[in-house]
Amino acid sequence: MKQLVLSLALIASGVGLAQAQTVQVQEPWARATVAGQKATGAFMQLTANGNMKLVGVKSPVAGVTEIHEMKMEGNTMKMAAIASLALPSGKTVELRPGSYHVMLMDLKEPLKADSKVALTLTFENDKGQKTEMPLDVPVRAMGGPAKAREHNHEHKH
Ligand SMILES: [Cu+2]
Repeated sequence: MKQLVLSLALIASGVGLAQAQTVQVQEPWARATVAGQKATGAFMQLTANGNMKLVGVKSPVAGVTEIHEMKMEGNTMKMAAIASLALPSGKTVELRPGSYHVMLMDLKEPLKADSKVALTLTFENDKGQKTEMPLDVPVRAMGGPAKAREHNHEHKH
């Protein structure tokens, strides 16, 4: 009888964990664009409280939205689309210039500094269940021209 109670408690806590699986989003921002610029990046810190993945991003302002990683190819940093970004339980995964980022391409309108852009993140848990998280992401211009060069994020297709 004691054993039965114990296993029921385990099942109950297991269910509790599954329901509480969420991703915390911190400091989201997107880089403002200049006239004629067709692509930009969005950045944030993601912390999941269970093993999850970021599997998709949508935005009404972009024709194409991808999850990108940066990697060295010889001596050059290149970016490439990845199908998903793993969010190991409890670990903060940083999307930032020069690393993982959300790539907004085929922009339908410029992103103006101090405005907001809508992004919808799609997460998948380890059971394959998907959840969508709508965000209003602040648009920020980067500091001076020197800084803009340092964080150059040109996209060549
Ligand atoms: Cu990119």
